[in-house]
Amino acid sequence: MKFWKGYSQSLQQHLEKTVSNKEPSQLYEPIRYILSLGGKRLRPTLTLLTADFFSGDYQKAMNAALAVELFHNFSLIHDDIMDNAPLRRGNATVHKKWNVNTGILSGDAMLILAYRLFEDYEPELFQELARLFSKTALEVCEGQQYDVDFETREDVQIEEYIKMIDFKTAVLLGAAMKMGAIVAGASASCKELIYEFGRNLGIAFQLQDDYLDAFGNPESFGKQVGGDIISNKKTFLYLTALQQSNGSDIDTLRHLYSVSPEDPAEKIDMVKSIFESSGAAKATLQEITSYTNKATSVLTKIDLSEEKKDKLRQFGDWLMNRTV
Ligand code: GRG
Repeated sequence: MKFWKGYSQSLQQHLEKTVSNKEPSQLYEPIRYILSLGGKRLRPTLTLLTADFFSGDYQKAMNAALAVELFHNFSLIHDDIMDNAPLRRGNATVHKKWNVNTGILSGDAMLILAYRLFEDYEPELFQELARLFSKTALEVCEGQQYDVDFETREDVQIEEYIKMIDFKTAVLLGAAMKMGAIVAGASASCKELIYEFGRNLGIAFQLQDDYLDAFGNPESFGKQVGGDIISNKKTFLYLTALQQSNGSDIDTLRHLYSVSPEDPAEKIDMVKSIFESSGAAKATLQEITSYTNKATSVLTKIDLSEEKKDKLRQFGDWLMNRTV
């Protein structure tokens, strides 16, 4: 995806400038650290690309793109604290490298820095962007709370799980793209359609994240493989495995998700084996394809050239086949 890389240098330069030379270092060093670990920069690139596709000027969307990336990184720091996760992007998480209080405060500062980036837009754009950002941030919070609630619930339904990942992950991808369209002055219908495209891809993306958490390559995934199994997360894999298993596998799975052994290696292996034998692993891959197709079907209605639509389809395919 050559077109994707075109935005990365400019994005990186602006991102560094946003947080360079700021004091006190105990507050800003963790921010510079998490940003220096890279990541795919999926969300800000989507903002720039969408603005580019609708107006040909992606620089005007730079502040919105930076805001989205700062917000995403803030949520990662806080999520890692809540999960007590040791690794992020193949390196120590902020709260492990420093401590929990540092992670909380640096994360908070990132959220505020993100909001400030909208201040330079003219009033109408500012209002539309800030409104979308606040709505999205609140939904992410709600999604995170559902996720936490599910840890102690035994009756989580697959539809509830999809709603949870829609809020926790997908709405931000949709919003990242819609922000690009807002800055580009796209029509109301294009703004909504690109939001739906991003949101459906976001659901596929989180399902893929869950799949990689269990079946990803520890060398490339960047997070602790099996992390969701260790923390008894009721993912699509788990819920589908319960639905598709026979009596003894259901009992085994429920039991494994009620214990937290000090050495989790055997638990991870047993759970993964039920995920495979029950057909849940395959069903998850099918669900990823289904949401990716749902996203690309939205493109038929959008006012963009076939060449641009094709690039968006390529992006969907790339996302579906990612290993990181
Ligand atoms: C919104 C006020 C407020 C609080 C945040 C902590 C929290 C509440 C929400 C957690 C949201 C979260 C971390 C969702 C997971 C999303 C996800 C799939 C992250 C991984 O994204 P990648 O793969 O990461 O794009 P990279 O490292 O590539 O940037």
